[in-house]
Amino acid sequence: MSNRRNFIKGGVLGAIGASIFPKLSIAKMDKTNPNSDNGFPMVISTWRHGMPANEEAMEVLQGGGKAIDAVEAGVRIPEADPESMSVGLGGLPDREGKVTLDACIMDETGNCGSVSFLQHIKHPISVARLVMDNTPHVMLSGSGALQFALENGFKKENLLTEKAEKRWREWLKESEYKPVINVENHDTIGLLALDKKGDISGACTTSGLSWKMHGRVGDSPVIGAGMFVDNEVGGACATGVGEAVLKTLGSFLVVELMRQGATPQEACEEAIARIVKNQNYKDMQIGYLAINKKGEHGAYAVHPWFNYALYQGGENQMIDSLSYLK
Ligand code: SD4
Repeated sequence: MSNRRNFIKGGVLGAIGASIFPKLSIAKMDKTNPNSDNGFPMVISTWRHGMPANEEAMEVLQGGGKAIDAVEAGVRIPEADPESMSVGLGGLPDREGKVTLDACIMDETGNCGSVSFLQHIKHPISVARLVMDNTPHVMLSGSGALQFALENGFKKENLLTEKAEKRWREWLKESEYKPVINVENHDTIGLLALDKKGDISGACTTSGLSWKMHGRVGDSPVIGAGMFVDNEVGGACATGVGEAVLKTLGSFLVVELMRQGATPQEACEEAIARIVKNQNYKDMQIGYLAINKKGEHGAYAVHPWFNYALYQGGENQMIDSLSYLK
């Protein structure tokens, strides 16, 4: 065992250190990024709709509930909110006007479930939870996922709100597809929680990139891409252009970097560095959140305007993420 540790220290971590440690001082000095060890329970989630999601999740945790129940309860809030236009009900549709949803969930034992390309069900996260709890599988997709949901009592609904349909009809006039940096394309909720016991779970749910090709599935339902947790180490989730996250298996990468000794902040920065190295990052926003078992967190994005909600030490607050481009 000690040999293995030495190998990790001298080998893998040495190599990682070369690329992540120069950035460390920037993260540590930034006062807007209070990634200090405030302990748990804690909840962290992407974007402003993370605030009410965190509230809901924290209520479960304060009552002594498990992280897995908290993350599911939390993300159900934006899923049900028609004003949240990249998640669940009211999500912007694909180029054919269809709302197709992706979601995944993972608990402290490494169990996980996910659904992709699911239509007509307002709470894909709860279908993902049921895939995890009641099937021998990890992922159900498309009509099979819908069939499974209906068989288990979920209600079939029209998720395309008037407001979303109007936006789609406007888009149809030009039909120009640019998965670029703009606000409506980036509102996936990824949420991570540490419960009173210190166990960790995560959830991620989205209607994906608006105006995507029919059938397109992003990073959000893919365990290890849109979200990943390991109860020995911590957890991570992603938001933004899913293709870039899929190509680098971003959330898994962040957790593995933490396993090798990186702080959550260093791990998020390195995962963004991998994207910046090989992809046309100037046109894409990608943001990562990470937490470790101590309750420390990190956040990093390609562009400056990624923010997140952190509920820790009795306070729920919005924080602007650090970013590669200033
Ligand atoms: C996707 N990652 O489908 C999602 C979109 C997203 O915030 O995160 N929006 O690629």
